[in-house]
Amino acid sequence: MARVTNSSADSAFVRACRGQDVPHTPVWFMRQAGRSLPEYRKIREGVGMLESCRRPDLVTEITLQPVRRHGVDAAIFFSDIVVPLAAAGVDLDIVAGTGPVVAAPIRTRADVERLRPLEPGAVSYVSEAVRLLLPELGATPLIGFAGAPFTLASYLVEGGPSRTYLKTKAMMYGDPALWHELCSRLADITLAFLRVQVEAGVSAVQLFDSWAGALSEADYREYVLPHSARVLSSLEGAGVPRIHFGVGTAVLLRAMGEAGADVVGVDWRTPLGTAAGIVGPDRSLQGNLDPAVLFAPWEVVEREARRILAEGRAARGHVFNLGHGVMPETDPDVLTRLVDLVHKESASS
Ligand code: 1CP
Repeated sequence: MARVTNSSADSAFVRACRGQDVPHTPVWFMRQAGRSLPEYRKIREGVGMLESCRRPDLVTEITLQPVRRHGVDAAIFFSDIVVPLAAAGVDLDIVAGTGPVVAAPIRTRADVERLRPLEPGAVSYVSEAVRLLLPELGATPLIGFAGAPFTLASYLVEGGPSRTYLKTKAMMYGDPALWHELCSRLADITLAFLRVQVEAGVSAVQLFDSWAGALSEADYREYVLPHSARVLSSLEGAGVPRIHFGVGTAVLLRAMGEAGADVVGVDWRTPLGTAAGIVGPDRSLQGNLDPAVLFAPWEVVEREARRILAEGRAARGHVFNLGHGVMPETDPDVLTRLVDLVHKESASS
């Protein structure tokens, strides 16, 4: 194996994203900073979710907590996909136990036209938190992120979390011109938010299109891909790997790669060997342990982790992760043990 030096650009995580040799398979967890950690619940006591995202001291501490505790190979910036929408003037809140709730859902042309661009100065707390984090993180890379236009649109049009995306799809199919105008404005906001993070010094970015799996491939290509592709391609020259992730996206993996991803995130439903064949030799994969497996006896966690590491070898590069976020009830000690297992198992093979 090639030797790597001690800087984030040459970290196992960034190298795996680029498909370069690594000393071990890097591992981090979506939602690693959050309610599975007692130290997170303590620091968040009495502080609203949006408020905590706007306080650089809290963002710094919460982002560092899982790095200290688990020894993961990357930190993810503590924020939320709706933070840039709120900063662009959308009246919304993140309600405990529910998620994002939008005061006046976007349904008409007048509503869409009220959606303003994101002024980078409106999220200066993000740049400030990244500046505080970089010296604390040292060689550990920091992942910046944003929501993709479809997933953001689903919250804005529905007014909150949804299982069916009925109103979102009604706009998409019923008034494609209005839909594209909405997604175009959201792509601008997302791109501005990612640029703020890249300029402040993050080592990679992840575009979360968590709910794109609600669409067929044909509809994804027509209504969503052009907007996500504009975001990802605009960052091509930024020098940071771009990860593109969604849930239930078995039929979308090829298109999500083509949107301009260096790494395609895969949920637990598609084996990584299959996913590698779909995305081809020019992209790495991230994933894909079912977050529910962490509630099974350790032997099962071990067996599943080994299977995923073996399947990940079919890909150009592999970043170990869960297939979606850490569940709040997860025992954090199991996550720490899993990091150790992934490191030892992948270094010795
Ligand atoms: O008060 C709280 O603690 C609320 C829980 C919470 C947390 C910890 C929310 C509300 N957001 C977050 C932080 C968050 N959100 C991170 C932190 C960094 C990390 O991963 O450790 C990230 C990356 C997000 C991104 C996010 N927010 C996504 C994409 C990732 C995913 O899970 O698919 C989505 C869909 C959201 C919306 C959202 N925010 C919060 C909730 C509960 C939800 C989902 C609601 C729904 O089911 O639609």
